[in-house]
Parts: sequence; structure tokens; C-alpha cells
Amino acid sequence: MSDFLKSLTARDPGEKEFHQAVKEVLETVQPVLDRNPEYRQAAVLERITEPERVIMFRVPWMDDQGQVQVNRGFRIQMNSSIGPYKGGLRFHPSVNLSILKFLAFEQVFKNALTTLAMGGGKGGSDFDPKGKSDNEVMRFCQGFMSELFRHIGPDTDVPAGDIGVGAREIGYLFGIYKKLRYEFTGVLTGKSLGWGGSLIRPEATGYGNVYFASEMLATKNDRLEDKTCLVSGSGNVAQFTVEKIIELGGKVVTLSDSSGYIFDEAGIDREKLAFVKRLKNIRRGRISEYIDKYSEAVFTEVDTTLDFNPLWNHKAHCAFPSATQNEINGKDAQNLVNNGIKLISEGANMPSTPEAINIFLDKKLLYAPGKAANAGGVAVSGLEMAQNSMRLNWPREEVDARLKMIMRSIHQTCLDAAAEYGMPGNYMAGANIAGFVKVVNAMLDQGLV
Ligand code: NDP
Ligand code: 2IT
Repeated sequence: MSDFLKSLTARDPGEKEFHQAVKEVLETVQPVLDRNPEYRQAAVLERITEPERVIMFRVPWMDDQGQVQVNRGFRIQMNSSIGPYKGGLRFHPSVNLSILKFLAFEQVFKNALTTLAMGGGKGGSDFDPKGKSDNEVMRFCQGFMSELFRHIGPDTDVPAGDIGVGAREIGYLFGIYKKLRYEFTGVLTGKSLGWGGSLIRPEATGYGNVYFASEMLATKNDRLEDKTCLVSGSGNVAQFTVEKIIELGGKVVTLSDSSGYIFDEAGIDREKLAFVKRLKNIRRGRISEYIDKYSEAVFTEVDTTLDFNPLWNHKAHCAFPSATQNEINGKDAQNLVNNGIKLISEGANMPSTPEAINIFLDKKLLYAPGKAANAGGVAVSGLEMAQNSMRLNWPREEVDARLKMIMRSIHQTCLDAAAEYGMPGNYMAGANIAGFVKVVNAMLDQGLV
């Protein structure tokens, strides 16, 4: 095993996020490999860590000043053994091959857990939508899709949103795809309701994460009511996490963005959340503006000289990291533990470092990895694809009930797989093992392709 990781690392030495994601999975699936020698025989590790295809392209576009800008576009088509490639697009200046390969790798297992027929992929660009006009964003999206369109399709690869890609970007991307292909198909998910979107898709990741957390609490005869919760981020996932926690009677006291975080001891109620949604989605403002309106809250700016994030250093029962990768390090995890945390449920992808995860597992906390807890987003994307194929729209209640059922099933699948391999209650091991076994068996069925 460690020889395998050594050669993987040596092959692409700069891809640290990808190596981190692979290492976690490989370490936890070791007992599966021991029990199934035919997997090693078939070189499943070598195959599952090598993308089926990587597409990289130049995206030139013109800004509002008439200056030519050049960004880099990517799509990682990681694994299609259980369905068409499926996964989001991320527009953020930090985007590179390592980050997208880690996200695509995680997506393969996540999608396998949803019970739906979706392979795994991820893509995006180092384009930063922040501070750009709508016209600039549109021109960029058109440039990006004018290459990507030849590599995707409703039965081939179906992208969606992620950081920096929301309803506005999906609209521009869809418009140019439709024009270039001369067809109206469900090639993207996260579309607006009036033209092929699904009810509950915007809510799905956040709601799904809270459903998963409720399932974990139920195993301890507990529930979210009256629990104090820390949420990071203030985008799509964070907003609907807060919405569902409020509905279930919990209290959320933090939100953040890349400039800092707000702490509101009284709790973010429905009215304050509506303000945050307007602030972030319509005015595209900063979370610091929350304290201009709610002066009892405190804003703390990011301090890069600190080796911990003070957001994770408040008294709380539950934490829902919903911003980005590696946002909880070992010190943050220790601070959470010292403040009495009982549950960590990951809305973001890989928000906890390996050191943080070890602390959560050591303390036997309820810890749900992103590939299980945030799978509600891609699950409802799968339901959007199903509705598009049928040319029908299900009512809100039906999609929500299916989302709840899927999250409950993922929770049970994780528990069963963890117990089967002697690690009861370890959701990380359970998610990795169950996802891995499903994908590897499909790969073996389909031969060497
Ligand atoms: P959004 O773009 O809507 O929001 C992202 C939020 O995280 C913003 O508040 C942003 O702040 C903050 N953020 C982003 N990068 C950083 C950073 N480097 N440091 C600190 N804060 C940061 O994205 P989503 O809510 O869609 O995504 C959040 C997380 O959830 C990501 O990890 C994504 O991969 C994951 N996810 C998303 C799904 C979805 O359906 N959208 C599904 C499953 C997982 P700022 O505005 O300052 O950039
Ligand atoms: O990380 C994720 O699961 C997403 N960004 C959602 C992917 C999707 O296809 O809906």
C-alpha cells in the first residue's frame, strides 16, 4: 500500500490535495483489499486513481475595459463505471489540477453512495467571478463552454455548480451550450426552475447535510433541537444548512467568507438568514456587512498569522464546515473538542485535514465525511436528470422526500460497511468502503477499459 502511494506521489509530485484524498481512501479500504485479493490482481488502485480523461483548455475572454484576459479551463472525467460523469464546476482563483483531481476522486465515491447511476467528474477554472460584472461573467462562461461543449452531454458528462458557480453561471453556460449544439437537453444540473431545473436542488446540499446529521444524532437518541451550531461559509451550502437547522429548532451562531467570520450569540434567525441570502446572492456583498445591520454580532477578520481559525473556537454541539477544503486543521479540531463539540458533518468537500479527522475519530465523535454528508446536492442533481429525461417536474414534497430517503440510505450504508469491516460507528471508513466496493465491482464487470 505505501509503495503504491509513494509511486502515485512521485508521478505527480505537486498534487498534494489529490494525494491527501487518495491516501484517506486507500488507508480505509485496506481490509477490503485484504479480503479480496482479486482486486489487487486487477490493479484496481492504479485504475481508480487515474482519471479516464483530463481535458485542459485555454479560455480567452474580453473584460469590460476591452482588455483580453486568459484563464485555464479543466474537466476531469474520473470514472464512468456506474453512469455518465457527474460533478460540479468550480470557478475560483485557487483552482488547479490537484484540487480538481481530488474533487473528482471524492465525487466518484460520493455518487456511488447516492444509489443513483452517476459516474464521477469535476471541472472548473481559475477564473474569479468576484468583482466581475454580469457581462464579464457571461463572456467568460461563453468562452469556457465554447470548448467544453464538445466533451459533455446528457448521457456523457453532466456538470453542475460548485464554489463560484451558481444559478447565474449555470444559466450562461446552458445558453451557449444550447446554441452551439442546436439542442435543448439536460446537460447541466442546477438549472433555474423555469427551464428544466428541479425544485429543492438549490437547498439539497445543505438540507441533505442536516438530514444526515439528524440521522447520526438519532443513533444516540438525540436531535438537533436546542443544539448550538457552528457553520462556515455563507454560500449555497451554508445558507441552506442554516435554514434547515433553524427549522429543526437548532441555533446557528457563525457564518464566514474568505475575509472573516461573524459570531452572533443570539443566533441567526429566519430574518437574518434572509438578509444573508440577499447580501450574498443578489448584492454579492461580504459577510462583514452583517454587523452593519445586526450590531450585536461580532465580525473577526481573517488573521493569517494565526495557526488556527477562531470560528472553530466557540462553545457548540455541532459543526457544519461549508466553505472549502482543509478549513479545519488539527488545532481547530482540538479547539472544537475542548469546547464540547459532539458532531461534525461536512458540507464542504474535504474540509478537515487528516490530523483533524484523527482527533474526531479518536474521541469517537459523530463525524461524517463530505462524500457522505454532502451527497444530497449531487443526489438531487441526479433527480433533476431523471425529471429532464421524463420531461416532467416533481413537486417540492416529492423531491424533498426522495432526498431524505437517499440521505437515510447513505447513513445506513456507511454504518453497515463500517460494522462489516470491524470499525463500527466510523462513518469515514464506511463511506470509503461502500463507495469503493460498488465502483470497483462495476469496473471489474466491465473489463479492461
Ligand atoms: P459558494 O461559492 O456558494 O460559497 C462558497 C463559500 O465558501 C463562500 O462563502 C466563500 O467565501 C467561502 N470560501 C470559498 N473558498 C474559500 C477559501 N479558500 N477560504 C475561505 N472561505 C472560502 O459555494 P458552495 O456553497 O456551493 O460550496 C461550498 C463547499 O461545499 C465547497 O467545498 C463545495 O465543493 C462543497 N459542495 C457544494 C455542493 C453544491 O451543491 N453547491 C455540493 C457538495 C459539496 P468568498 O465569497 O469570500 O469566496
Ligand atoms: O461536490 C459536489 O457534489 C457538487 N458540487 C455537486 C455536483 C453536482 O453534480 O450536483
